[in-house]
Amino acid sequence: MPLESFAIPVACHLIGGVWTPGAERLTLSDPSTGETLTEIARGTAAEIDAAVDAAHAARAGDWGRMTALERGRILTRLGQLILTKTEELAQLEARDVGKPLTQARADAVALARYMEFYGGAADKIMGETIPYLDGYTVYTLREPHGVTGHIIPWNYPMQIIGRSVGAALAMGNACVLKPAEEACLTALAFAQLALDAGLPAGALNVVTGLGAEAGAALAGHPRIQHVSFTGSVGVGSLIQTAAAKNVVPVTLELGGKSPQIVFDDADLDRALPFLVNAGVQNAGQTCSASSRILVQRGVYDEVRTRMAQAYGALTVGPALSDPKVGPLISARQKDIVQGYLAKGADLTIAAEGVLTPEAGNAGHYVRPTLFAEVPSDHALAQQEIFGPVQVLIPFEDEAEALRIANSTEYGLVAAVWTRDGARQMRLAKALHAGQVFLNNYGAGGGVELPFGGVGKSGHGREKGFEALYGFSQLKTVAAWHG
Ligand code: TXE
Repeated sequence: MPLESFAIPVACHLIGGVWTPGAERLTLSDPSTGETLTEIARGTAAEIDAAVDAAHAARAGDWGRMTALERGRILTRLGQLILTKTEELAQLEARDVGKPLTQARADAVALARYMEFYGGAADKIMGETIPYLDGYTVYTLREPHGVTGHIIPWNYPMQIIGRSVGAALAMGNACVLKPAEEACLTALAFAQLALDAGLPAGALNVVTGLGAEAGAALAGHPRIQHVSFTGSVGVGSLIQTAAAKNVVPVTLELGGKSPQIVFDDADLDRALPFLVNAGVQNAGQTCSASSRILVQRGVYDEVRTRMAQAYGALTVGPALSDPKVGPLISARQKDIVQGYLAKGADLTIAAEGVLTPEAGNAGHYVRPTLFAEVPSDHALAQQEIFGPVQVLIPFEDEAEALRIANSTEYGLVAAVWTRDGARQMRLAKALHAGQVFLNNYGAGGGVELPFGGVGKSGHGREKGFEALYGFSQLKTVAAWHG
């Protein structure tokens, strides 16, 4: 039983600090084998209601009364506890998400790092004083929204919980978390560890279940005061609409079509691992995946050849065998990706990864695929595929590179590979993206770096200190004292 090592009963929600059996159940399956992993609770609107009540009670009770220092200490302790459990968490994530063990381990460490970062930041959020009329003192206070809803996807449960729930708790909000129905075990484990670390009952509630049921009930709940969502554009739009009915602010992180732009003068030895890994990490099921590689003509052939060689070493297999690339999350996701591969039938395949013998027929495996000479308006160069698929797009000069890079409706991340400092600065300003990397791509995990998109990639920022501002509101106090 996967959750045994965390002593969590099967098919329960965490509501008000108590593991509460769900009224109904769903089955969770292992993407590497297709076999049933366990059952989870299928949350209802009534259970979401109970979780929201519990969160409000926590805000009115112990949790709401805690100082920032005390909140920070709990999160720091939670980070330390997570570090003692990284192997158990990684095993759970590997089986639930189909994530290769090495990548799952990195996610567990990142979850701890988020707790450490937000634990340390909790008592360092300050307001300001504002010069005003004669006889007045004016200052600002940063206050939590109150009860926040967190609807997260299946691709990076631990990392997304870290950046979203971690920041919300640091500010003093009480949270209701609805993880994805495809993968939610580490969310449950995290919640138990949070209790173990001393988080008061009700400060974090977890209701598992379907998006259209538990998710919709949470997004449209009249007593939720902020909604943070990571997922598809379509559902993001539904969530914003539902929250708007209650005039509730939302943070939306909706994915992308992030380019890396490689100029003739780039340091290719440094660039190569970033070009490939950013496309195939987590089987390409990454919001910030770099699915477009724009290459200047002078180095195009060399980049194509060297990326193709790297693809030849991309082993695809079950998560627990720790391949470079695991299965996709579900049969549905595999259908979506295969649909895109079929749309690429008119294109040239530059390279593919290698299925290992352990990859049986029942897992949701797709061979990583690199397409060459792809027109920038092709569906594969415009739409988010969410699989291990990258396109190589040649360009002649900086103006053309910029036009192509900015030609999709997304704008999450972009990278520029060049030794020309002035060009780096020009492009950093001109690229439509929430994050621009110069001669790297998402190196170091980025807990500290504000993250979020423009355009259809969403709005609002998570990670870093910005997230703390997003999970709080500013009150202005103007005092007349004569
Ligand atoms: O996402 P959904 P899916 C993109 C990616 C992928 C596509 C579909 O392109 O191929 O979305 O993935 C909850 N009200 N991304 O279907 O449906 C759901 O239960 C409230 C990019 O898995 O958006 C889950 O918890 N909630 C992305 C979460 O929303 C609802 C990561 C995400 O599911 C709901 C995942 C509703 N009506 C997919 N419907 C990224 N930005 O990284 C669903 N949910």
